[in-house]
Amino acid sequence: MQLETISSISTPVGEGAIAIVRLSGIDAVEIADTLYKGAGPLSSVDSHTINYGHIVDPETGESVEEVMAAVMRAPKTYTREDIVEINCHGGIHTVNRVLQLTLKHGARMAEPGEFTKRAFLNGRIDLSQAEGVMDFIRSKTTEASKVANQQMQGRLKTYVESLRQSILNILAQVEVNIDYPEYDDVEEATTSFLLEEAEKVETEIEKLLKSSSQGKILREGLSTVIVGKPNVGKSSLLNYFIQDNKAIVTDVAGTTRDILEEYVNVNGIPLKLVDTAGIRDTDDIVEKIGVERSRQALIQAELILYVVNNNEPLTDEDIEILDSVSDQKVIVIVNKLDLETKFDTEDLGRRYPDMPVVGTSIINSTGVDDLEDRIAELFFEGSIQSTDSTYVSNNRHIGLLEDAKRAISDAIESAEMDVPVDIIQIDLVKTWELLGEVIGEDVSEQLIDQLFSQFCLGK
Ligand SMILES: Nc1nc2c(ncn2[C@@H]2O[C@H](COP(=O)(O)OP(=O)(O)OP(=O)(O)O)[C@@H](O)[C@H]2O)c(=O)[nH]1
Ligand SMILES: [Mg+2]
Repeated sequence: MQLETISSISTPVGEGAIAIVRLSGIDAVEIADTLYKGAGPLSSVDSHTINYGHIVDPETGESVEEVMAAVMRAPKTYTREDIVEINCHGGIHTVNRVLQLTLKHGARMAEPGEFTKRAFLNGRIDLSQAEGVMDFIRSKTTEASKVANQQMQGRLKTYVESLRQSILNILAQVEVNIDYPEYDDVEEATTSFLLEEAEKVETEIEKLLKSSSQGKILREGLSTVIVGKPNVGKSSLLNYFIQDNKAIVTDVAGTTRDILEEYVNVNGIPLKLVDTAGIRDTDDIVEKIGVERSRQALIQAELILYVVNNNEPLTDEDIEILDSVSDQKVIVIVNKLDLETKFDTEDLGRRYPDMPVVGTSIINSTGVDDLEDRIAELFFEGSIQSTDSTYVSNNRHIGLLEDAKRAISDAIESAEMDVPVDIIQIDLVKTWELLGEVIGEDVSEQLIDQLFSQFCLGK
């Protein structure tokens, strides 16, 4: 189905060699033709061709821009509607003018994500694929983009569909039971079949959910905070990771006053790395606020890199902070190994037997590889298998899968207690529906609107 024509700039705002104005909808070609002057009208060119010409303001006759116009007719297009992509060569100002002209001559400004929403509404992609598109645009490492790409290709969809098929098989058996209640052995056979199959589905959902924490890290980055007392080398560590002198490093304790955030790639894991002000009691008003922010960042962190100085003993202040985070994931970094050792690593090990400890000398670039391996071990048991697992990374999917797991567990529990099958059926249907929502079946219009509005404009 072709809807009213929408238009937007589909390339990022800013300077670039080209920028594209994209039109999609029933009048896409016609609207483009009112503005386009080339060898002939776009309405007469073959589909999926790119055509040289000019965009001319029909009211003034002024030539606005030299363009290449790509014409793609439905249904083999991104939205399954007619699409015209006008490749402009000028700066943002001219591109904006071309966009304005399309709006003036019949197109409507596209909402964020509306092109992808149409692809979904016209059945080209399912919801998990559409969400994959969004993740793909935002992904921060190669691994993250691989996961998103798989989702875009429909990997999660295939997986979820096979689970739904299993549930349908169970439901079919339950129907037989309901239709022929007079045979006792049917009831028994149904219950044992139901239990066996439902447990398989439950295991699979659990597996998906287990992947979710890793998927989420790949998608959003692992929020990692570097903390410790002043002057231990926290900012030096951040700079080392980003290979840049972004954070100020001096030998003055209390150099960092504010939070500094950077994305880095550690063995394929995206880290959202936060450098913080060294924690200590201070009367300096600015530093005090900084220290307060460090403490806040600690609470929210998924990973804490606690840095100490090898040249100083462990202090009560260190112990107080480490105690407060002992139920979080912490790696202790004993830095400045190049200096004389005054830090008692064994004492630390006795106090916190489960905390991994890594020695570094950031100034000499040693030990950081070891630290990177530890991070990978802690969250991915060493390596990321983005190519052969189905990762669930999206909060909406995770929520639905958790509900689906509860529903199927209820069904199993009821079956074990010999509850009549027509009652168990309700939970099975619920599981089936919840899984359907992951791939966008039976989802309400409101949810769809909300989802696609998270896309960037022009996608
Ligand atoms: N000897 C030695 N010095 C280091 C090492 N790493 C960092 N430093 C030095 O230690 C000093 C403090 O480093 P920073 O990175 O600013 O320390 P910080 O923990 O961010 O300090 P605050 O921001 O004040 O909390 C600087 O002079 C660094 O050059 C190391 O491995 N060995
Ligand atoms: Mg610092």
